[in-house]
Amino acid sequence: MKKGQGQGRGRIVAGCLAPHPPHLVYAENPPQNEPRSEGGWETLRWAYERLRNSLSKIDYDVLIVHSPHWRTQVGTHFLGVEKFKSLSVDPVFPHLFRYNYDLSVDVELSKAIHDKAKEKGLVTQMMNNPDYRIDYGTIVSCHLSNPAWDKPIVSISSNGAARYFNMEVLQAMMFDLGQATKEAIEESGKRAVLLSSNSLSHRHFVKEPDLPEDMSHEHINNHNQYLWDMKMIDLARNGKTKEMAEVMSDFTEYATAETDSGSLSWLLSALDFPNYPAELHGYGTVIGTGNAVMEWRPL
Ligand code: 2X7
Ligand code: FE2
Repeated sequence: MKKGQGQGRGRIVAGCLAPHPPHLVYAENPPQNEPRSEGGWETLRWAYERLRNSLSKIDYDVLIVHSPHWRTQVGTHFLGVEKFKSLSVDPVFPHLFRYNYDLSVDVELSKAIHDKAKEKGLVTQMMNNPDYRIDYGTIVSCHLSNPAWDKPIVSISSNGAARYFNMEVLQAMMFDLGQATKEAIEESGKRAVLLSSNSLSHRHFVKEPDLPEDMSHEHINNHNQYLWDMKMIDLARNGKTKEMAEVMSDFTEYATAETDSGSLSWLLSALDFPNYPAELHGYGTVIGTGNAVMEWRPL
């Protein structure tokens, strides 16, 4: 019997907004990443440090991540193989992120969430290909939350419904997926940390300085993006997550936000739309995009 199982009701012990700019891993110079840097993006790296410090005080069994960069056009896919080991290269920033990963998956829980989601009518699939290349969204959010990689993960794909249909259609699916995730965790007896792996506003600059970590070039892409990011952070910090879900469609469109992945909608639903405040560990920009590291601790 695995740890946690059969020891009573499982639960979500923390839900985090955990963005995945590969720049943050590059700036930390971990041994797994090939390129070397002189640092950079400290406010966000310090935010992750605070998140790690907070998570180190709780006992948990598994990290569950919903990733914008595992994009399945139709339906929701789940990792279904116990070990993955290979090199992950960011297609846009290959000079910053070439990361050698070696990770474990909680296949039992992954399958349990898959089955619950299927029962709710979602289109689902287990990813059973052992040579599947793990996306950098999953890797960056998991690395920055738990660089020791000493917990298994569950990675869940995002789908293209926001573009193919619209954000309302995607959100309806993500609300079901969030509830499926919560119910499967409860039945598993495990204690889970959830990671919504996305930036907020997501307008990149199209040119990079010669030295990518030259922070004299780093700022939000435009003031509109900034105002939207502040609005979403303010709602989260005031426990107004139902309102966040209500404005998600406008936010996604007007701030070109990475919430078009559904990751944040999934997280809010899994947490039953908290009316308690999120802890803001920090906010910062990466090549013009807005990123917040936040944590909800279910009461
Ligand atoms: O995927 C990303 C991102 N979401 C934000 C910033 C920079 C790069 O990659
Ligand atoms: Fe991204």
